[in-house]
Amino acid sequence: MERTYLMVKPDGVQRSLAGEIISRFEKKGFKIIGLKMLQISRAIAEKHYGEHAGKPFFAGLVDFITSGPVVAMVLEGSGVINAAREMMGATNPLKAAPGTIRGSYGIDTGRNIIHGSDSPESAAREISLFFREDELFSYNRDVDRWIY
Ligand code: FUP
Repeated sequence: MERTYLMVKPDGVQRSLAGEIISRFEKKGFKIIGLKMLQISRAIAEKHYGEHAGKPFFAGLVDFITSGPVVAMVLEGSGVINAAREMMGATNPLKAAPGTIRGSYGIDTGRNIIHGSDSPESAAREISLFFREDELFSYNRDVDRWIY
């Protein structure tokens, strides 16, 4: 089963959107296999956003993502990487479709509420950056036969 890394960013936590966001993915049918709150260090933030190093928004991005606690999760499900990205909406919340998470709750690209892996490679990298193997759970849900 496919896995993705999602994270409610500091703005989402401050605005009490964590529960709403988790709930959307749960109701969709995706399975939470890892979930925790943490404050990201600068070193981990620079690794996580390594592809953006050197860009003009990089320093502000690292400042922002380390500015307060985040809620990190790993979700499992068929097609979850792309489906979660669709549910998040475009990077710029003003361009994100209404009804998506960013489209519903955000305005500013630098305060866009949620992160989600954009490919199987980044999902694997990000899951191992933020979760130890023993923080990820394998369990059966009876409801899966009503989802799949
Ligand atoms: P996304 O995959 O939608 O999170 O978007 P990117 O990986 O392109 O960007 C990562 C984060 O950098 C965004 F969530 C917000 C920030 N960013 C800016 O602040 N300005 C930009 O021009 C692009 C991205």
